[in-house]
Amino acid sequence: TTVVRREDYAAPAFWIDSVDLSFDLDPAKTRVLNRMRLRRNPDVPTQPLRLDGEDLNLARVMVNGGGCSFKMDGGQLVLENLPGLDDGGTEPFDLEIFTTCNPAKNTQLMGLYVSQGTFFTQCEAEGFRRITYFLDRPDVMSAYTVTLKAEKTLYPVLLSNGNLVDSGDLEDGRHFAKWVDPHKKPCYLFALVAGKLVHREQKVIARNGAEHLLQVYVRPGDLDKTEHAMNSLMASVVWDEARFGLPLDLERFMIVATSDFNMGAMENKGLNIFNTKYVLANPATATDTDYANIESVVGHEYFHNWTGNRITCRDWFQLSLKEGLTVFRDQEFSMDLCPSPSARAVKRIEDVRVLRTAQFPEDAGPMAHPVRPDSYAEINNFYTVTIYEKGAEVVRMMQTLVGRDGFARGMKLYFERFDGQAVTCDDFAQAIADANPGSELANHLPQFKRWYSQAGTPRVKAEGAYNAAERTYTLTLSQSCPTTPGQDHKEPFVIPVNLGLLSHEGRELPLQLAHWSNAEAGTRNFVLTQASETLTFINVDAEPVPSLLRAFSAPVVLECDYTDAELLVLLAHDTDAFNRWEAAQRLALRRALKAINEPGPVPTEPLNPAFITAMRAVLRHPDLDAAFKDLVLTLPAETYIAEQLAEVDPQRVHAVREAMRAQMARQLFDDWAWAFEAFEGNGAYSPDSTSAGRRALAGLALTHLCLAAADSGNTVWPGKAYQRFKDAGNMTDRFNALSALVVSGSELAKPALQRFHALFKDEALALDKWFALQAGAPDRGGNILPTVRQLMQHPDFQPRNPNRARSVLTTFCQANPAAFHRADAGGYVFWSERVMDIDGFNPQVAARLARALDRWKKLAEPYRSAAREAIARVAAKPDLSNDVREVVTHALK
Ligand code: HT7
Ligand code: ZN
Repeated sequence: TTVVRREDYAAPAFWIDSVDLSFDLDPAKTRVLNRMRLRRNPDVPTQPLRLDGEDLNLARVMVNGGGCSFKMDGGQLVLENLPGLDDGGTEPFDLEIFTTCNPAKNTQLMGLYVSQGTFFTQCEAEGFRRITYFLDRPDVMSAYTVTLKAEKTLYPVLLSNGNLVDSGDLEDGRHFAKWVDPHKKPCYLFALVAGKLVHREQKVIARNGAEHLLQVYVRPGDLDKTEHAMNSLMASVVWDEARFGLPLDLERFMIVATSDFNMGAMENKGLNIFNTKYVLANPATATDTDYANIESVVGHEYFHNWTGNRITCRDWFQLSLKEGLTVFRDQEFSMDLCPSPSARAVKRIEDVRVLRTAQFPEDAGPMAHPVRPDSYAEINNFYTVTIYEKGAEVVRMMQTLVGRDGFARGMKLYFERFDGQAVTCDDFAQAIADANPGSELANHLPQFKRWYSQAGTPRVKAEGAYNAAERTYTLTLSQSCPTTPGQDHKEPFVIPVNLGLLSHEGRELPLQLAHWSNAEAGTRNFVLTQASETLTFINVDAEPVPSLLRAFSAPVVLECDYTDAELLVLLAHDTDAFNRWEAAQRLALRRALKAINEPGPVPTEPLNPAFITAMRAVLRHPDLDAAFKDLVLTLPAETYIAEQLAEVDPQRVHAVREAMRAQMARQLFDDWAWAFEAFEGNGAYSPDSTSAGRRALAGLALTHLCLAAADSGNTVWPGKAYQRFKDAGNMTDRFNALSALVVSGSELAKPALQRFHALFKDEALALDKWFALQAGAPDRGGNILPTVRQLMQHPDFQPRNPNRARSVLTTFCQANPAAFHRADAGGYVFWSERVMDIDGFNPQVAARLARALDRWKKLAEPYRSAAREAIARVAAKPDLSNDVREVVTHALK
């Protein structure tokens, strides 16, 4: 496999100014006529034109209307006799290429493929080369005209980017549609859709009075599940204009849903293509989480229209330029839609939870890479939580350093400078800094940019000392960063540390550093730039409890030797909701680590009475939001606990967490019962965050009640759960009740699962939940692996459908550690079989599954050796894809 390096970037030898594509759509043999206008790029040395292509049948090549010589070289089409190549000229010329491809056989879902009888495309990152020969790189931006021809009865809807300029009937029952995109774009943003679809539409008027048409296309029968996506799209249009002054730049903006999709969605210009999972929702089939995800993903793809499409990436190493920034924007969008500051904090906690449970392990594992990577073998492997979520944190830190208004100014300058161009992460950071001279970002820009170049999660150690005689409190903050593959030495980062001080009674104290002119209670921002710095606070009357890294102001691990009593103060009183939650997590984590590390059997009561009392206080608190309570009362995930250990025995981690959960179920029994009664709702469904929070807490309560019942042999609560499962007025309550039965191992789980299947046998997304719930259920005596094998034999299991495959396989291998990591190595053998099998038809999905064993080196024996053997077995397969080969090669290094 060849490795692509960032330092090898060279501008393209040719520009493609315009492309006129004509498609004769046929599932088995689609004809593609590609007429381009090119010119040599005078800024690079004269060289042949090398066009990318993959899985294409080439029929004809013509230059300026006549035949021409060409050769093939490693899949590329090479033209050496072109105008300008002999005399260095830059005159434009026409190049016409005629190819055919086979969309029905396209199981990779990259390029042009057929899903349930409808044609779709997916071109990012390098799928356009599977449609026609082209300069398949994001810095070549062209004007597109697209004509689609297909049989009218089978494909009545013909869509592409931009505006529909012509359409009509052809002979033999065929018809055509011609689309012109008014904006130049890189080819990864090209899209077409052709099939039997229905749509919902909505006109919106922009601030300048311009009218736009918004449309959501789905399969017939799904129209009643499009209202929320449309509402989310309208909210996105309004938000981007209000917050960043970025209007919709198209007359028509379309979203189309497909059930066969490798990722979440794709921001093709004016024609977003979505996984059905992030479009379809009604109260009967979708949960609150689905509703919230739809809002974020619809927003995310829409926001790409400016951050990604108007300004795109110079090369794929700059992927976070668009992804980190757009995740930041979708996070801010969802936060701005929150009804209260506490709902905003809940959203922040959820985002941080994703970062810490998924990105921190990536940053500590074999695939660790900087936010702007230096090399890759397969770009598809770099659509990672580091590029997306850590990238978003980097943008968030910029906003913290320049302020919200300063950040908006920076965005404005970014668009003034680079609109219509393909640029780099450096260009973005420079624009934000230049718009904010004198800011902490501008003052430390080269150092700040280490966040782009250095991988690994920094650790910040905080040590406080109180001097009663001098009434001073000194806080020393020291940073370090572990080594990562290829990076043995790290330079200090710029780390914004939002902080406050509380009294032991929980009062927010005034903060005054010797050089700060005034004292103010509340959060102050300190920027750590050195390896170690000491702050001395003056006029401190009593020993304080520091509240550090408020709202998680930097993506770091904060190490601070809090006493339990101090954490209880923070949990009860901190004005920063994030740190209240964090205090509970630290307390729980501390107890979990103690129980895991001590010798002997797992204690039946790993939690101490003070913790239980604190949890009761939160659960019963009159003023806290239900959603916040739900987060505080949810123990840290097994994968997060495992990350804190030097050596992991997944069975012990699981057993300890289960013991903690059982203890919370028993000792808070009356409180859970109270909470369930108080928060279970029966009214009309609304997906708003307040109602969703109440349902989440009621669901958590029900799970604990069923767990306690399972312990004591009581059948009342499982009975109630079954009743609720049957009678629920919405999917959230129904699924939570079903989950409570499954998680607690109730006898009623089986009939409930059967009933659920019967109810939703025709609802693909609900069936995905049904599969996932079983593959992710707590392992009892090793029963989950056989269950998973059985699920794969179920008539509804479709291995080639990514959603269905992930609902069983990713859930088992990545979200159910105790079931997956078996002492008999059965989980790993299963994993290797599945990775190799899926790699044969969809390398992207296989490579993601392959990452389930990233952290094998941390495992205790016998898991470690068995995992290594399984990875080596995959690596030994001769015909692996680049995708899987890169993952397993890194894992074995
Ligand atoms: N920009 C989109 C990336 C994407 C993708 C990448 C590789 C293969 C398939 C894909 N589908 C979508 C998604 C996004 O970040 O908005
Ligand atoms: Zn994106």
